[in-house]
Amino acid sequence: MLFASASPASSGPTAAASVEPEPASLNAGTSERSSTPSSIRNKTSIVVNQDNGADYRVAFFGAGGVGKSSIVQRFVNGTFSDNYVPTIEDTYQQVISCNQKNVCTLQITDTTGSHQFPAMQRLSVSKGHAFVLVYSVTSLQSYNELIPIVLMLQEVKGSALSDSPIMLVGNKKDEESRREVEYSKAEKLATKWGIGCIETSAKNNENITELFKKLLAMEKKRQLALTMNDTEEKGNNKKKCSIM
Ligand SMILES: Nc1nc2c(ncn2[C@@H]2O[C@H](COP(=O)(O)OP(=O)(O)OP(=O)(O)O)[C@@H](O)[C@H]2O)c(=O)[nH]1
Ligand SMILES: [Mg+2]
Repeated sequence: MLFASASPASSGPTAAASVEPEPASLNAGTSERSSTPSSIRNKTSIVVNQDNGADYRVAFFGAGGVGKSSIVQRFVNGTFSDNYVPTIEDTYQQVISCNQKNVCTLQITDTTGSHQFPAMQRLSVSKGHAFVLVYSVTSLQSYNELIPIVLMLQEVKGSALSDSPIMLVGNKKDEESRREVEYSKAEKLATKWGIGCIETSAKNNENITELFKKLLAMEKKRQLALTMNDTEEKGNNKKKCSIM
């Protein structure tokens, strides 16, 4: 049992404790809670975001064991493993299309689900252009653990968060019999926060490319796509991200 054993998410000090204790009062039994941020977009603070325009940095966040690394591995390498090796932090790079004629580097940071490295996580937020918030559809706890992460995003990123593409991702959709979080619930929260929402299976390679396509399409400052001819290939679910 992933979340009951090695998952760093279920033990030790929580990110909520280091950021803001308020979301700890989440009522897991109800679909909407007054203690959740009403909008992900409405806080202000000072953020320094170095941006040379050549990189597009996407950071993955979520509790331990939800499948962040598996999604990234599936996208980058087309592989999946049943083994669980907790991440500290890994970075991957892919070349993507930018503004139709140019290319830029999609830099994907796969962060830890452990709460032991808050400084690293805050740095990834500070440097990130876009964010992927992952929970497992088989774990309501992992869904609730996104609340302190969102508060941390708001705190670190401040008003810049309103320009940042963000996707809420329910992974392990292949485990239907163990489902604890309905899609409608996540969709409601995503709508409330003003972010995108999708369910994936890294195991079965479902919606992985779609997730990245949706995220890049949300970027307003640049026209980003996985490949130059991405728009032409829309609807072809079998298409993998190709390195240009
Ligand atoms: N059934 C199923 N299992 C998955 C899926 N994605 C990941 N897993 C499994 O879940 C476990 C944890 O996956 P990871 O990708 O390592 O999780 P993580 O979120 O990166 O965990 P941390 O690095 O500790 O934060 C592994 O045993 C994976 O094989 C999925 O889509 N379906
Ligand atoms: Mg990992």
